[in-house]
Amino acid sequence: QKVVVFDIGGSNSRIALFDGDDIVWRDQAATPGQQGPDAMVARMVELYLPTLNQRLLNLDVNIGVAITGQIVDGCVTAHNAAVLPGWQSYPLQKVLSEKLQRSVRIVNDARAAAWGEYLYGTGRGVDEFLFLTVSTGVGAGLVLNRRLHIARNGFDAEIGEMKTADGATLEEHASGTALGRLALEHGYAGAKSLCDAADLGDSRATELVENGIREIAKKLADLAVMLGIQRVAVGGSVGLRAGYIERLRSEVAKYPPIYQVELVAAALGHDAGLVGVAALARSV
Ligand code: BMX
Repeated sequence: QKVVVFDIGGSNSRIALFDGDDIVWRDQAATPGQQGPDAMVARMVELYLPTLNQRLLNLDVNIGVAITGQIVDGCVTAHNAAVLPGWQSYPLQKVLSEKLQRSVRIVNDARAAAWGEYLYGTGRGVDEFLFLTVSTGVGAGLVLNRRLHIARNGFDAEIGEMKTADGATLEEHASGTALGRLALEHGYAGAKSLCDAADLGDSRATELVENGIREIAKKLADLAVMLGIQRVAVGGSVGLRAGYIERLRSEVAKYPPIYQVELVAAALGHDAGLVGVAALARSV
């Protein structure tokens, strides 16, 4: 069965055509997030519809969209409005299914990636599994009792919104966006230079990066004893950087054993979301 899927993150978007488990065509671009939902949909349709129609002729394929934000009944809200301004209960499922004349399944990007990793990657055989993405934002997806946990109100694994002791959120300490802000405040060119400096042993950069990682470790410790999570797969452009998991692992190791989760790099890398939403879209 063929499905066409999009994975729209805070910074990058991917599209793929799946034939069964195989990706037979793919493309990617920067997420055109700043112009609002109508402009993004117009761009999705204009960029990809001709290619898809050529390849799929009149095949009745389902469409899947994994997207950053809160999903309720096919509508998307960006609680982090800086990433996707203008997305307030935007009826993406309805708009796309009308434009594309096909069944459309919409799911949060981190939840999709969790499902992809659970089915085909590092979550295989793990009953309670968490996927964590550290990227533009900080997101997660939960598999509990071997099922993808999706709350009706869309707030099932929004780990980035969890509170830290100073009254801020995890995302405000640890996301790529936060690292970018901290970088500028402390005289580094941006998030990447800050992380590069930390990797080279710069002590101020290390402290800034590790502060966020410490906050993440604390949340993972709480979730371990709250939900019985056995393994956590880490993805996202920051989370997949060389050395990131090792830093997180050494923070997790500071907790007593009952709080410790096994940490692994997402085996599907940046494709976890595409793979997960493809599996969900097949069964719309
Ligand atoms: C934010 C939030 C989550 C998302 C996470 C990671 C928005 C727009 N997004 O916490 O829903 O899963 O970021 O997504 O509020 P990223 O790809 O944007 O980093």
